[in-house]
Amino acid sequence: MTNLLETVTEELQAAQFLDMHTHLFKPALGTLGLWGIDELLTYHYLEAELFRSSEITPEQYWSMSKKEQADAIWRTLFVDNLPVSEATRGVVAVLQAFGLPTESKDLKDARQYFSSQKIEAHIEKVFQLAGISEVVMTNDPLDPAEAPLWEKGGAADKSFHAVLRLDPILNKWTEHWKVLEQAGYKVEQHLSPKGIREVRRFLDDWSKRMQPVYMAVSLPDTFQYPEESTRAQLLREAVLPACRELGIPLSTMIGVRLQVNPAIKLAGDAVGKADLRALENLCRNFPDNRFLVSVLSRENQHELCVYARKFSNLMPFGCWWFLNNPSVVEEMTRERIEMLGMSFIPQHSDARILEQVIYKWRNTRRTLAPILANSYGLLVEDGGSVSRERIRQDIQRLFRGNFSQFCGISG
Ligand code: FIX
Ligand code: ZN
Repeated sequence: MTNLLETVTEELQAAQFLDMHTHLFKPALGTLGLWGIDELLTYHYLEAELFRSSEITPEQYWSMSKKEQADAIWRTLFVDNLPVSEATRGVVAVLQAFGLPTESKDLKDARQYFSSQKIEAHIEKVFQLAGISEVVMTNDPLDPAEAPLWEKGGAADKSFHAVLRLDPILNKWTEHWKVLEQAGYKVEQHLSPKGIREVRRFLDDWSKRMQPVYMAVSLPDTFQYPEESTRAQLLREAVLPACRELGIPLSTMIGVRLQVNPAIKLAGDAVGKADLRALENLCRNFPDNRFLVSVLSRENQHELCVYARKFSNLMPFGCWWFLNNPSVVEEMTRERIEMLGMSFIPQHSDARILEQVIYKWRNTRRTLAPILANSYGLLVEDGGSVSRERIRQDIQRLFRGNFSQFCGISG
């Protein structure tokens, strides 16, 4: 094969990816789904960057309307400064994808364009531009805005898979057990065997309602397992047994330090190096459970690769959050190929606003093409051979097959 990079680039472009972790919502869940220029600009990644490049204080910013916030971010990060950061460049790429001006002084044209879109058709166009066929949502059964929509029986949507997100239950039981009690589950703060059975009943009821492809939780950098805690008890006695029975994985996203700066809200979370022996203990103690795992700290990536070589019930996924920058994605992906071959999930978008999938997947294709081509080049140098068909198979496996198979879904 003459030009490996060209072939890999073409095959990446032609492939329809499955985006296995997002914060997007299907149209049936109404206004939960965020889209359009004002949402794109008030993304917490950009809010963090605004406070570094302007005199605006968080208090002043939160007292503004969404439109005023978006105007302030556009002026500061796109007019007064060149949008070179990964997150600002992303907005420029989205505007370019829709043929909208990328250097206007104001947002009039962009607002006009997005406000004239019908959501269903817009979703289709965005997915086509992003080269994805479907996404996996993040659904919180304790979210007061979301739960009633599911209880009303939101229509299934083949482009939007559900996930049962369990952060409030696992990480903040003391604050949230009452929500289950008010919903008719006989639980108390102290978890008795009866309480555990009721939590199981809660998980089963919501699994019937949502048909989740996996259950998920983000865990702090201080996460330990085993430990004397309600979280460990809920994992051991309720969540992991439920996942086994339903035949779905648990996704653990480890290493977040929540709200180190609460003044900037969602932008106020940070990262910490985690003790991955907790993960080692989970994979060893629960061999019949499957674990989708993403770790937030750059320093934990090597260990994660090593653990994935030890435990086939562990599937590393994505370059999560602060790692989703081409320089780090390159480093992580090269090491994963060197240690795991094609047996991992390279990326997820973590999109919070619909149109973000366009630039996040463009960046992923752009970053991965030379990495994959280099791996194939080394194989050829060492006497092996590569065909377009084999490259296509690998790309299908990386961006669809590994996930679908690990979750036991067709796809
Ligand atoms: O826990 C998560 O799913 C994180 O991805 C989010 O909470 C985070 O705010 C985010 O948007 C990262 O990209
Ligand atoms: Zn996320």
